[in-house]
Amino acid sequence: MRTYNIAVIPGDGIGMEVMPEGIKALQAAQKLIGEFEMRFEEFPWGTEYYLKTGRMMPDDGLKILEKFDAIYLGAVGMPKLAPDNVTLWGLLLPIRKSFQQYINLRPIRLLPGLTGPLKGKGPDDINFVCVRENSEGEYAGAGGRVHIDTEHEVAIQTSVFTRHAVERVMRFGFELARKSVKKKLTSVTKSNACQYSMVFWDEVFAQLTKEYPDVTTDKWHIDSMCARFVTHPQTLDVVVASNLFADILTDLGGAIQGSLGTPPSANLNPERKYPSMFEPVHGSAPDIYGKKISNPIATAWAGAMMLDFLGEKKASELVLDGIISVTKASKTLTPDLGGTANTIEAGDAIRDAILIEFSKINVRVA
Ligand code: GGG
Repeated sequence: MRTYNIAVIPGDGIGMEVMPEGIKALQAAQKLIGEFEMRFEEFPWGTEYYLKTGRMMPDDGLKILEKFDAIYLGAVGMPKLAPDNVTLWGLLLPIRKSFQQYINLRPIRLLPGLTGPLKGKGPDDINFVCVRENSEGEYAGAGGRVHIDTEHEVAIQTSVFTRHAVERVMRFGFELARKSVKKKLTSVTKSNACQYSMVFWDEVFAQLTKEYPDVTTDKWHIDSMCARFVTHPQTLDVVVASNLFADILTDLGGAIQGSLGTPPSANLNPERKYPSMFEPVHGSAPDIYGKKISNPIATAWAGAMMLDFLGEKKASELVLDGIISVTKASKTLTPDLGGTANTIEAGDAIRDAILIEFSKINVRVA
């Protein structure tokens, strides 16, 4: 029996509501496949923990997490209780940086059965993946403030782009594109305005393009890219972008796929030296937290990405098939997708659909 130790951090807000539903889906797949066991250990880290201890996680939090095979995260941030920059830099970003999770993979896919806001664009048009640089760029954490609270106050946030990090994220994108049907990689830039960082980004992209003659490439400024997400999503296959650009683009991605309640996110350490982390793209959504209407699809789908990365392909496909069968049936959707189901009902529906999908596979095999 293959065993995986999974650290679970539900975190804040709706993270605490959707996480049990994600685990429910994974446990259903585990039970049905029967060849592996996931051992979940939950950590109550987040804003409540911060209010009690002054830290988002204990001093040795990273040491504790290092021993796990993967981290399953809900959401971070409760701006009414603690500043968002404190909570993000206290939990999410230190994990990504310390564990060298330098790839943030974010599929953007309108699931069958869902109607997105783009007229005339269906599931065949909105189906691509965003590769986000996850270690530096605009989120490098370099900068400072001086002359605070005076009329001479200065705030500097420095973007950091190193050849090593830019090259590795672009190579990851090229390799992914090489394996895809369209074999296309799109780079997101802003080299007209950012004459150092983004000109450098473009140069590295042009250099690598020569090594991948089988991959078609193009590049767009971030502003044009935002428009193209809406007007030409069908032309996209693999999109590579810096930390901030891709963070913004993938929320737009969530919108065109029907709801930010659906897209998942995988923070990968491709070398597997450290655990990778899987989370929904969405945050803690304090506006709906407590109403029990949060959508568990993104978290269940992030769980499917975790299974895939752990090598449990069959189980991963089963979870995604379960999710798709729920979206196709359109009966047990949460209000963000136009339904009336609550979080637990939607989670139960995914679990039950996994069961039905599994029996279909077994009928096909028999
Ligand atoms: N699901 C994790 C979460 O809380 N995401 C919200 C957020 O602001 N994330 C910032 C980021 O992905 O860099």
